[in-house]
Amino acid sequence: MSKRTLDTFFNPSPKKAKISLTDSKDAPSSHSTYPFTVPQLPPEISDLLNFAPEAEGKAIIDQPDLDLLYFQPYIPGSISTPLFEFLRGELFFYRVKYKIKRGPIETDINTPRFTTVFGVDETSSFLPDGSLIDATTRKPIPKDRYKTCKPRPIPHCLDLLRKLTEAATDQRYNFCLVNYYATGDDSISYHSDDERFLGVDPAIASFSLGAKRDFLLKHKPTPPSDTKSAAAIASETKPLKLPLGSGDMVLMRGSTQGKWLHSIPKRKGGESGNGRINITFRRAMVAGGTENYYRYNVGDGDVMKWDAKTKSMVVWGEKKEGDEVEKKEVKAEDVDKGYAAL
Ligand SMILES: O=C(O)CCC(=O)C(=O)O
Repeated sequence: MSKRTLDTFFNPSPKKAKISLTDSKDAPSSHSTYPFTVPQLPPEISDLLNFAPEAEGKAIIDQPDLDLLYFQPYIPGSISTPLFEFLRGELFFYRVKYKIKRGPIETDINTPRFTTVFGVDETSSFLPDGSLIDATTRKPIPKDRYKTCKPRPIPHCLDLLRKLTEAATDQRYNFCLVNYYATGDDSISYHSDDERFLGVDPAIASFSLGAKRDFLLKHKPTPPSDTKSAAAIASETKPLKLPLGSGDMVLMRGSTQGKWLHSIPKRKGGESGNGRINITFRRAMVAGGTENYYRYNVGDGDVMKWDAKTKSMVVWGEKKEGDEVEKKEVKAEDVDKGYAAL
């Protein structure tokens, strides 16, 4: 027996961590925080993603403070529906509820869409085994860095799109937020993604898959103390409607988040009943951003998963061997006030 073999026998290699973010070519992505594993994209989708963007981005900069790059589409037409079906079928989603307090009044908020989120802010990074280290010292993060959440690495199927988007937009992203609008009753109200934890003039890449939905933008009301009067700005700007189709991508950058609001309003009829997925890539700079994103996109409710038989999101994990499958259909009866109230 060679010395090397004996050494290996007496000093076995360190135990493999239980948590693992797989990096082999086709193993599903897994992590201790995932309720179930997420497969990698089938090659017929991933191979064609490398041809994205399908169209050149069109700059929309003809209004004060507005800086958009609109790809119509970004994801090749032949894979936007398979990609939509794949993500709807394989990801886990949440229907987040939370309370907000304004003065003495507490209000219950029911987020009017399904959400999920992956990633961690710039102060930390994931090792291949799924554990978190401090981005500067490369040592395990202090236990109290994330008090209210357990960050999850971006699964391969979304990380591939993140990397391609970084190269195409010349920006860096460490977060991936996913919204699923099951019907025209699901929506996101007017808001801007200009939280301090995103830094100055954040760039956000926003993808659409599935049903066509209108994306509305309007200039924020301008405080009267600003050099230009609110009336002057209002007369110079007009609201914008982009009818986002499957595969489209809008890059919002510069002062867009600081000065404009955007929304996906509720919609009657059209394709909206077929479901729409929105994916945004963003870059959070500090731990507060991580806490915020998990609080409002994962929360503490049930895990929901697409059920191909009933064609609806159902509570995942309620089925036991031999049990009747208990399925709770979630309807979008909620009031559209979540984001606006934040
Ligand atoms: O669904 C969309 O296109 C917009 C999503 C959005 O505004 C957000 O997640 O902040």
